[in-house]
Amino acid sequence: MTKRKKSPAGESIRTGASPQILAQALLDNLYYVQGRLPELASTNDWYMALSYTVRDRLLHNWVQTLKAFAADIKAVSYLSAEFLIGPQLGNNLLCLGIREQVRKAVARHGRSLEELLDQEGEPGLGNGGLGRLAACYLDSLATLEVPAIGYGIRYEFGIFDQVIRDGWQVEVTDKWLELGNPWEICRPEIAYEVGWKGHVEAYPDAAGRQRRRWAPGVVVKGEAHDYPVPGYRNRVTNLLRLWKAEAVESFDFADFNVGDYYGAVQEKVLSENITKVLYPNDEPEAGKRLRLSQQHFFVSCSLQDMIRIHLLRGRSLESFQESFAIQLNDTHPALAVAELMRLLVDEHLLDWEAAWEITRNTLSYTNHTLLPEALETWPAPLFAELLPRHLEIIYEINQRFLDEVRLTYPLDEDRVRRLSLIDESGGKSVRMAHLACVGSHAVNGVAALHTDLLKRTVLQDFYELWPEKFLNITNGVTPRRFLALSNPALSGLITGKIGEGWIRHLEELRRLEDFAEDPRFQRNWRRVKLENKKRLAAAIRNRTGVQVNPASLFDIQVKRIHEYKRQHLNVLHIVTLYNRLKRHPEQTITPRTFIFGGKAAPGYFMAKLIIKLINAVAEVVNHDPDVGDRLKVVFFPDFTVKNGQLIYPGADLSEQISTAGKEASGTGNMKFALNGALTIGTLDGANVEIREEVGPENFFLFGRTAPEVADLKASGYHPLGCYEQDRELREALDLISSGFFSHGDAHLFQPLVASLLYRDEYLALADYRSYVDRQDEVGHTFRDAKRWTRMSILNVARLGKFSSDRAIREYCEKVWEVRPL
Ligand code: NBG
Repeated sequence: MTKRKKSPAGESIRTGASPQILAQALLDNLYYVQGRLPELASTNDWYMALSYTVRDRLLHNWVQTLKAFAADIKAVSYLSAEFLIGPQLGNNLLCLGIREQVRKAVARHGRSLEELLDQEGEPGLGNGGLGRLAACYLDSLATLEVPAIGYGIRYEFGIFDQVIRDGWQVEVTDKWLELGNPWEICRPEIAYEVGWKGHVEAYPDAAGRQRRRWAPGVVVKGEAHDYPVPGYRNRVTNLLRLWKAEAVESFDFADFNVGDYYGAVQEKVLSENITKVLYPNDEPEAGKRLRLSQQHFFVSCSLQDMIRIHLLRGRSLESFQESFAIQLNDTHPALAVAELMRLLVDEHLLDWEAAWEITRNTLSYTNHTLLPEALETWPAPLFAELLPRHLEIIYEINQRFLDEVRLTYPLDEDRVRRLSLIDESGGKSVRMAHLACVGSHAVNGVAALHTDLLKRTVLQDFYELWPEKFLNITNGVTPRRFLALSNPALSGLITGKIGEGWIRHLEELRRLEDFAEDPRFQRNWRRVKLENKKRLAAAIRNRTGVQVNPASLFDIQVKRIHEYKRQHLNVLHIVTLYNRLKRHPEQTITPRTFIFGGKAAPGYFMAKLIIKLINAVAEVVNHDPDVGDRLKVVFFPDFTVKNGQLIYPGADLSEQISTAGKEASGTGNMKFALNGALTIGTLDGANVEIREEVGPENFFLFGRTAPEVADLKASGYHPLGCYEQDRELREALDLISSGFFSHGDAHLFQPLVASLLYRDEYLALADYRSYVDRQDEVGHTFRDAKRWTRMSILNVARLGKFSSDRAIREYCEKVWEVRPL
């Protein structure tokens, strides 16, 4: 071992935590890693130097944790096509508990920690809730000291950056790797080959048994890129391993010699395309082929990696399930069922039955959506071309499975057709959710209502077949990032009252109930909220030029833009308030600031039109002298994890207004409530459970329930009837149609208005009256500061259930059967 440099106090420059040694380490990294002198260093150089300094401290814990992987201990492997991890520096400082020392160290060099934190971008390797959930779960696994690896894809371009021009969304390429990423450790030695295309051949093995083997036509290499995932103050650091595609050989020398330079480079270019870009969801059909390639690529690399780790432990593959519990985050990694079978049967020569046993015992599947258009299927011809052996394996799994079904339900061919892994209606296609169900020992939904609906709708036949496989695990969010890190003022206030145990045991927040009416505590609570709103107001000013009043009610809806999430219902309410003010300019109303944020899939026309509508309404309302300061509307561009951390703490009201039965869980709902916002919401997803926990009197409920939605649709829903019967609704829609918000252009919003009037798939008009009435009550309640504050405190106090630690404990006990280190 090399001798470590020591400070006078005996601290190592790589692991020490005093301000002196940290200040010295900063200079060291600036000089030796960045090759910079302090007087010439840019803000980014200092950010990088600081990040390397923090990373050194994490690596020490990391190496210790990795030892666990060498030992005989079961680890969790979380397979997800998306990880939305957010900025890393702040969270890593929080976990290590060295923020104050680092602040001092940075100050010694004349820099501010805030400025360096602000310099950091984020890896946008996800679309929204699903990817962020994966990141929260990694945080909880590390905090609960469960050895785990997150496996995913290192997209070179993550989710696009959103810019608003003339009120429209414009997509700009995300260049998160442009300035380098200090947290990433590239591991060229951990690499696997992954095949495509080609053909399958039969051959007899040494024992004379018939076997199949795949001779791929194309091969690429997946290279590991690792990110540290620290637990909260516990010295555990887990691993997020993302795969990057590389050509197997940089140049085909044969081609090169005959002078075909471009032909030679082509393979390299094509191979590397696989991990080029993350697909925005809600995109119909686009890029199907490449997406299937991405899924196969990361699943294959990850499984090969797990098999390598398992064999390194000196154990045989029969006990693979004792080394890993593999979670499939939605169907994106569902190919793991076929790929694990292929690896075990074709490559490691196990019997089919033994391999199937291992596969099923190892895998489990989480469903995240009921929307039929979001359930993945792949055309069989595409499969046959790209993954011929996998398709064979899927057919074999299907045949064995359907034989079993026929024994359980004789003469029920209709059921057989419904359960089949292959959809034969129209062209043949592979149903990935069915593959995941058949290949897993556990299937879960992400909120009680969602799981219930899963059992009764999309997976009903599977539930009837294997009721014992199904369970609910309601989502959760990490209190570290979404309270301790993003809302230091509220965290400080809470810790001052009940100590800091809540950061690991969120149920302890319950003790705040005792102070819900304490006048001093209430005043401090309001002071903190106001500070956070001022911070948000400054950011809004900075990014949109709109001046908002921090004393007004901050009414916020941030999430992907989608018709089922009903941002347009929110707009109808705004236009209604506007109409009321125009009619009676003298009336007193509760001043409100409406804040929206969220990206629309680039090919989702209606979602993009909703963004335009929000901005169009904002432009009129914000400049109308009759309105003055009473209503402001803001579209906060580029909603990301980083912006979320700024927005949630500044909310008074959280909009969770999806059509009941459509939002699987929602997690933004939890982040808002954890930061003291009250919710206006439907009985959808986890809203149901949030309301149960905080108490119905502390939640603004509106709208039809999931069964009522289904009934209304079944009995024939006519949105035009709602329009005709409700004057305020009519006036709001008419004003939008008239071109009033679009400089007289009466065509611009027609597609949206027409879709509401003649179809309204998501029942915005049916829920309008109940929403507006409830919003009136919100406005009224907000004026009673004591009552509002009490409700806010009680919301926070009763939110313990929605910690991702609770969710992860449930997965550990009920699905993975793993125990902490
Ligand atoms: C999303 C749901 C959300 C849920 C997250 C995390 C997909 C496919 N599903 O309601 O829409 O909170 O998953 O479970 O992105």
